[in-house]
Amino acid sequence: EEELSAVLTSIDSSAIASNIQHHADFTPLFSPEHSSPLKAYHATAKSVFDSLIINWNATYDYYNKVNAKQAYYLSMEFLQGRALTNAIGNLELTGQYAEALKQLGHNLEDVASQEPDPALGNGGLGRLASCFLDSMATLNYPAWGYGLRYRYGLFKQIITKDGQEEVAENWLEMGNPWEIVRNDVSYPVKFYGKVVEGTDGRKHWIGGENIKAVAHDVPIPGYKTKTTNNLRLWSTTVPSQNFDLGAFNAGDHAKANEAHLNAEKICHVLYPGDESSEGKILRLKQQYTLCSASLQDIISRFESRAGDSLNWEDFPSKVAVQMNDTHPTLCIPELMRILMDIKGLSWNEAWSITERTVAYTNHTVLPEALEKWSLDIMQKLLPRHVEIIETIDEELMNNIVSKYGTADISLLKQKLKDMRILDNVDLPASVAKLFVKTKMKKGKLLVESLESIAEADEKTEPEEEENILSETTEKKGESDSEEAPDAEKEDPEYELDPFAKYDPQLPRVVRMANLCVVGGHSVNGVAEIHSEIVKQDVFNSFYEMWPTKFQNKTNGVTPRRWIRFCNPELSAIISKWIGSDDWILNTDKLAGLKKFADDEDLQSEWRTAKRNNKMKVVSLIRDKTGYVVSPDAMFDVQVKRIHEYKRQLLNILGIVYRYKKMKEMSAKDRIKSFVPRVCIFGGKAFATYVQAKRIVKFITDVAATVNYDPDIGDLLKVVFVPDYNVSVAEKLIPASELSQHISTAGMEASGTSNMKFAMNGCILIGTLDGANVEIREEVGEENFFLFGAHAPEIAGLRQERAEGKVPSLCKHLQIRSSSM
Ligand code: DL6
Repeated sequence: EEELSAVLTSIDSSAIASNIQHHADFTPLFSPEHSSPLKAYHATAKSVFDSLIINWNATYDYYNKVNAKQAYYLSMEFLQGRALTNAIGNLELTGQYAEALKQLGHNLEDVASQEPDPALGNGGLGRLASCFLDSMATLNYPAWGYGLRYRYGLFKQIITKDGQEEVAENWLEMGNPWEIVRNDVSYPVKFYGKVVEGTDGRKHWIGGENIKAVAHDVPIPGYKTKTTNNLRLWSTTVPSQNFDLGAFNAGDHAKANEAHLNAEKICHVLYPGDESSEGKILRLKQQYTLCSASLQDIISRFESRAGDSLNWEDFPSKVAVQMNDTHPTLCIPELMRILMDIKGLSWNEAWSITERTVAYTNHTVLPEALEKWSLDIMQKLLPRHVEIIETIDEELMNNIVSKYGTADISLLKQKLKDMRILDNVDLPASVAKLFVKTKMKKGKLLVESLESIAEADEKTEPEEEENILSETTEKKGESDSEEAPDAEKEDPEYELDPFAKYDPQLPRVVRMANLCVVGGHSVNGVAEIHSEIVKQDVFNSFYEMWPTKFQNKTNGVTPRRWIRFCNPELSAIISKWIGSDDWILNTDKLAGLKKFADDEDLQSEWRTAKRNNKMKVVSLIRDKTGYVVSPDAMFDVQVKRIHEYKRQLLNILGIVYRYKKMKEMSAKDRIKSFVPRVCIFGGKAFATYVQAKRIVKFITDVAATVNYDPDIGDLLKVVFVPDYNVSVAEKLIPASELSQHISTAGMEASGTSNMKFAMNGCILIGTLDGANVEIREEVGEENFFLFGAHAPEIAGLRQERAEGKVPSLCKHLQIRSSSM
């Protein structure tokens, strides 16, 4: 291991320069007559990639040799950001590459800026996934990410006079030098079809549409280690025999290409619109493709590493699957299906393995974000999985009944309502029998005789199941009538409580989060307060049932990308004053700076670094918006997805208020009363989220008013930076002096930009929400501007508003206005 690291760091700049030149000459992406920074970027990336692949192979061989337990992080999003500076930084070759490029007539910064920012994520959840990959490689953990290789990612945000417009982000247009296509690693993925029982007693899922998922590997280098893990992204195509040559030759080209298009569109975009049922089906196909291809791959690796000593019981001690939110929930029924239908394990064996293998991270408490899938769609697309989910649901209900009993029937109803996986779906007969209203007949209570419903159910074919209750009830009536012929003429003795029945007015749905909690051995929230809300509110009934399943894992961010590489000047200052750069691997060491906090030399160096970073943002703002802002003004930044709960609206209304106050004053008073400020916003509004898009438009309109007002000048500027992404964040965060984290308390699961801002010497103004709470504890109350109501007060305030009262927020408003 040491040998290999030594080889890499000892590469000198001339060797690197000739390697880059070699790639420029022989990598067939660009024609020889052109020498552009773009061509230099691709050649440089390919040269770095050579080193990464050496380490990737060595790491893979090592994991194979020791048959390590491997963690797999399944996520619909990975917001990787640019790879070049990160990779050479982690390999500790930044200086050599800068020098090599200089020898070739280029500048590292310009070359690095040619890299498109892969938008394979939406926000915090995707960026967290990428930070984990960096940290796991750095800590030498055997851990891979699995995701989808979206052709167009999320979208590119353009700001026009009408607000946000979305256009396709063609990040692969020039090729992606950071991936290897593994044509030999592909798996079939099936949709639709039907389930039949084979003579072997196993269920077989037959027919339907078949596609192929192909692996694309992106090496993930750790910092100061040779460990290079993998992000395996799936693209989708058709098995070759599916090309309809007959139709093509007959001139029906569209038909011949239909299967291709259907397969390939699965990986066209992240979060395709899901208003239409086609959109919903596409999203479900995406989720299933991720789960199915990844699990087939994981299982095949497990089998090949186990060799002759294959024992399925070992699976959970060799494999950990972490589901990043509910998007990969189908892992649970898919693992069950593979283990039972393909590997021949029993239900109990498969369930025990699945439950011990899979774990779930919750990233949101917003009810609308807890995924629910139409059972009808899922039944058509994944018929076998629905059978499995129904059985999991029934077993869960039996557990609930055993725990709570029937003495307090309304409590039992409440628990079933909270925890069931299927919602608005008939209770299976075994449970429904508890919700039959009985009539006294000839002084005899009939409820006991209903046990036979469950017995009959066991003997019934699945397709008959729907009618079992009514049929059994009728039959029961008949048999009763033998004993008591008079009863035949009476009203039916059994009446199902509407609770047990499907309401056709409402959709039948699968609640993915509930399936995650039931099927996984661990459920974590992402900040202390959030994990408490998960336990006490969102999943309280589950917590009561399985208290030990629930835990907290406060989010984190990689200090490599988020200080060391994005803020080299500040990093050098920190290392100089602490006396080492150990803090890059162990952030606790940053506390070593504390004793110098009042040192004027440190303060002056710090201010210089901040100002230099601000100068870069002044250019960025000018390039992207045309606005000219002063580096002497305070940079006050709110960058995150646009959402009502994140309250960009509140921030911009505060700015409007400040602007109006300024306008009421004389020029002299204005200058005396206000600190010059540049208020910077950035973030994407989800394409169909109308209210969020209105907020973007409002911010840009306020900017247009304030920024051109000659009375105001540099005292106040408002900027909306278009197409906020990782690269923009890497510039803005080091330049910020105040940053806004003002979500309504209890709504933001954690936040991670709050950590990045704090690490880069920026003061936070924030609510007691998400990780703000823990950051405030770390930095001290005196270094945090606390804002707004506390989480437990919110429900009361909402109630007051609902009752038409003015919410009693006065004490918080006072804090806010005094800090303006
Ligand atoms: O856990 C990562 C990140 C949190 O820091 C944010 O607070 C939270 O809003 C975000 N959640 C999502 C929502 N996704 N879903 N579903 O991105 O996760």
